[in-house]
Parts: sequence; C-alpha cells; structure tokens
Amino acid sequence: MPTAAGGHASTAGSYTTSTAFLEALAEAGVSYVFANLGSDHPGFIEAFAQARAQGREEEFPRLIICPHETVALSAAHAYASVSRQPQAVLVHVGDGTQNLGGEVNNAMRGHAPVLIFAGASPYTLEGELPGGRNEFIHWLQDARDQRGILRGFVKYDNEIRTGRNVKQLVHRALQIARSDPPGPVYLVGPREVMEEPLEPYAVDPAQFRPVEPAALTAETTAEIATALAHARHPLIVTSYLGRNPDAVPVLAELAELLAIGVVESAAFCVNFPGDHPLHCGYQFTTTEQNPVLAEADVILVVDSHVPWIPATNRPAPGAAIYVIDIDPLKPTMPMWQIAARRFAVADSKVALAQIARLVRDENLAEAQVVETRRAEIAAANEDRRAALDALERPEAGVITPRYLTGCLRELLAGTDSLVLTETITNYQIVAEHLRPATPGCYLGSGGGSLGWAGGGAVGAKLASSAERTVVSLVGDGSYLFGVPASAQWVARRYHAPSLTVIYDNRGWAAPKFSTLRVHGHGAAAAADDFHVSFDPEADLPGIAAAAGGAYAATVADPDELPGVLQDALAVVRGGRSAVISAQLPPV
Ligand SMILES: Cc1ncc(C[n+]2csc(CCOP(=O)(O)OP(=O)(O)O)c2C)c(N)n1
Ligand SMILES: [Mg+2]
Repeated sequence: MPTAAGGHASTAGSYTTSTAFLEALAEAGVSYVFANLGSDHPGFIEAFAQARAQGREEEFPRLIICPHETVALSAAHAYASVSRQPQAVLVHVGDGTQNLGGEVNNAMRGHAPVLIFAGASPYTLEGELPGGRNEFIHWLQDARDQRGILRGFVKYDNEIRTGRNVKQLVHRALQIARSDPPGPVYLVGPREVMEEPLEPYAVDPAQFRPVEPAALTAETTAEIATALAHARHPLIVTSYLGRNPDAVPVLAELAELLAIGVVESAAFCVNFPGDHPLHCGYQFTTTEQNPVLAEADVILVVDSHVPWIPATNRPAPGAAIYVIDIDPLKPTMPMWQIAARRFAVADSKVALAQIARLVRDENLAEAQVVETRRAEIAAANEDRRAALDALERPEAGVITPRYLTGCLRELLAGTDSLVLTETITNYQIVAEHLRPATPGCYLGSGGGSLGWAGGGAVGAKLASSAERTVVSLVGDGSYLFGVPASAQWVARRYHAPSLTVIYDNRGWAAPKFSTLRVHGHGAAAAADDFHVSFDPEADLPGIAAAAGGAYAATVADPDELPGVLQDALAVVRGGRSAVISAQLPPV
C-alpha cells in the first residue's frame, strides 16, 4: 500500500520487477552491476538490502558504486572484454544516460556485451501506483525520447512495460548483446513498473544462448585458401580477431602454414604475437605508405574496422582482397567500403581453421616458395625491430615515448600483466615497442571516446586474478577524460589496484597533428598556435592520491625512470594503486 507520503509500507520479503531483473542478470552470467544510483532505483536498493538481510546476496550480481557514469560503463566494458562474460550498468534516467557519453560508442566499437539499464521518470502523478511521482525532480527529469539518446550506439533498446516478462526481456537483451558482433544494449523502466509486485518466477537461461559462431561456405573457403596459397606476397590484416584470445593461435597456424605476414591495423588487442617472425608491424594513423601493404598481391582482411587509410596507405590496385568479419558490412558506420572480391560473415577462429585445414588437406602449400618467403619476411622483421630498438635510447635528459615504452617492456617482461592502452598519438609507438605477445594481455577501448582507461582499469582488475597486474598507459588528456577522482576512488573502495603511467606531454598532441595534416603550412603551424597546451599543468598523479590514496610520482629524468617504475609496480603488487606522470617533451 502506498502511504500518504507516497512511500511503501514495510515490504520485507517483497518480490518486485527489480528483484526479478537482478535475478535474470545473475542467471545470464552477469557478475557485476556498475551503478550510479538515483531516484529511479528504490526498487533495486530495496531488493539488494532484502537479499543481504536474508543472506541471499550471492544470488545477485555484485554492486559496484561508481561516482561517475563514464567510469561505470568503461569498467563494465573492460570487465566484459577480459572475462568474455556480459556485464551490467545501472544509471539514473536520461541524465545518467547522457553522462555515459562517448563510452557507449567505445562499447559498441569495442564489441563489449553490456546491458545498460536506466530508470525512467514515473508516469503517475497522484499516488495511483507504487513508485509514482513524489519528488519535485520527477517532473524535471522527464525526457521526451530517453531511448533515443543511445539508439545510435546500441544494438537494441526497449522499455520494460511490466514485471511479468522482465526476465525474458533481460535475457533477450543479453542474447542480442552477446551475439556477434557483441555490443551494448539499453533497457529503460519507469519507477512504477520497477516497483510492481510479482510472484517469483523463473525462466530457462539456456533458451537465450548467443547465436552460434558462423562458418565459411565450402566454396568461399576454397577460393580464399587457393588465393593465399598461390599468392607471391600474401598478407593478413586484422584489428580485433584477438578479442577472442583462442583465435590467435589459429591465425598463427595459418600464417605459419603458408608464411603469410600479418599486419595489425588500429588494433586494441593482441591479434598475433608481437614477437612472431611473421609479425609485420602495426598501423594506426599512418602518414606514409606501408611497403608491405603495397607489395601484397592477395590480402585477407580479418575482423577489422580500419584495415588501412586509403588516402595515405593502400594496397596495390590489382591486389585480390578478401574480407572475413563478424561484421563485414559495418552498418553502424554510415561510410565504409573496401574493394574486396568477397565479403564473408564468419567467426575468425572457425573460418581460419577451415582455411588452414583445406591448405593442409589439399597440400596447397608449395614448400620451397613458402620457406623462401618465411626467411625473407623473418629477416625483414628482425631488421625492422632492431631499428626500432635503436630508437629507444634516451635522448640527453629527455624521456621520449619510445624510451618510456622500452622501459615498460623491460619492467613487465616475464610478469603476468594486462596492459590497457589509451595513448592516442603514441598508440603506434606503444604497440611497436611493447610488442605484446600473449593473447588477452593487451586491451584498448576499440573506439575514439577518451577516458576509457580510468574505469577500464577497475573492470580489468576485477576480472583478473589477484596475481595479474593491470597497467594503464594513458595520455595526460585521456587521464583527465577518465574522471580520475571517480575512477581512483572506486579502485580503492573495491580493492582493484592498478598502475597508471601517464604519457605526459602536457597537452593534446592529437588535434595539433590533425591540424598539421590538413593545414601543414597554415597560420596555426606558422605561429605554433594550436590551443592544445595544458599550461599551467595540474598535478595529475596528485588527483589519484587525493581521491584514491594512490602512490603518486612525477618523473622527468630518463635515468630515474626505471627505478620509479619499479617502485610503483611494487606498490601496486602490495595492493595500492600508483599513478606515474612521465614527463615527455611538451606538445
Ligand atoms: C570524449 C572525447 N572528447 C574529445 C576528443 C577529441 N580528442 C582526440 S585526441 C584528443 C587529445 C588527447 O590527449 P592525450 O590523451 O594527452 O594524448 P595526446 O594527443 O597528447 O597523445 C582529443 C581532445 C575525443 N576523442 N574524445
Ligand atoms: Mg597529451
């Protein structure tokens, strides 16, 4: 019964839509709800409290309170990417939804299966239903098209209209989120609906499994296998095959079978071991033609949003291109096209195993050709890596991004670590010098909205074993976008420590470089007037110390850098976060 004040009489032991919603999340394998609470969530708060009072807490996902929505979604995204299990985010009506901001696009591009729930303003005004309007804010938070806020960035959105089938709706949303290509989904529920009393009920989660991985047809398998086997300079380009770490050895098997070089393009995971003799390097925003790409006569693009940037770096006009992707048409990108002979929807692990099997069964490899090519590619890659290593030497008194990354590679060698990268204009340098080799040990947002690594480190650590060290490499701008006060507080509160190393060039290099690429000889270039400097600089590690009790240090001397990094790593292993600002030449 609603009371005169609009509140409920005691409902100890009540079962509402909110209770069923949380049960459904747990049934679907969601371990955590990353939440920012509001007036739309009394049903959830009550359900959690009742569960705790009754000793049934374990039956619900664990609640992680995040004082900013950016942190909540990026943590859920990273957790889902590492664990390969869907996660949930709870935010406050349209306002909290808007605060998710660009992290929704990151989750979409990064293929993170995350269910986002937001309450909706109550729709009854005069006490007609439990949960109806009883706070002034219920008028002010009402939104005309709340689902429209996210519709361009999620795979599915819907409104919970009754508790009677809320479990089916949650399972359906998660089935869509988990099916290829995985991505975020959005449910909203007005307060009256989330307060609706229900009879406890169950659904069978096995009826909502994600769609099975797709395979190539026999014809397409044969065409691609034959083309690769007969090519003089075959090449594989990939960006996100390694989101499934089990696909990496399958790619390695095919590459080794035919001595095919592999280029990782705009990659935010380990697709191919960075130290493999057939690894032909990384591409991000390339300003020059990659000779390996230009030389290739047959190119297999596997799981890639951006295999190359045609304005600056493209295959030869006659190259035969094949695309295998969980999402080969990219309908979420209004403009996307490459001149491929075939586009196939398939799971890369399944498809590459099919191709490799056919190459072996039909004896398609010409041993001598393959061995000669293997030796040539390995020699070229050895030279390329040696040239990169030579560039790591510290310049007099200056920490360069290459030196910093070389120090980090040595620091982390032989350790069980997971590196998150949000290093923007240093993406390429970080990949080239870190050369991450272990599948699943390297992760980026997959998108372009900055601030992911702050919450991402929390989610990645929660999804990792106690022994694994999470290390975030971030630009100083990206660090600030990640709401570090919020992220570091969450990390301490939920015992999820990590090491953050800031590639601190005291500003935003990216918009400056973008301007130079368009107006190389313009007024901005002539006057070095780009509006990208962070002068006077904030004490970036100090923010983490204040908000999360983190160990904080700033280092400018290249000789001191290895020692500072070692100390910070030891602190993190001891259970406390550390944030290091490595002072690079200013932007
Ligand atoms: C949410 C969001 N706002 C703005 C941008 C535009 N943007 C792209 S890169 C960049 C600067 C990044 O600075 P930092 O992390 O320090 O890296 P740097 O460019 O210095 O390497 C900005 C503002 C963005 N990508 N995402
Ligand atoms: Mg910067």
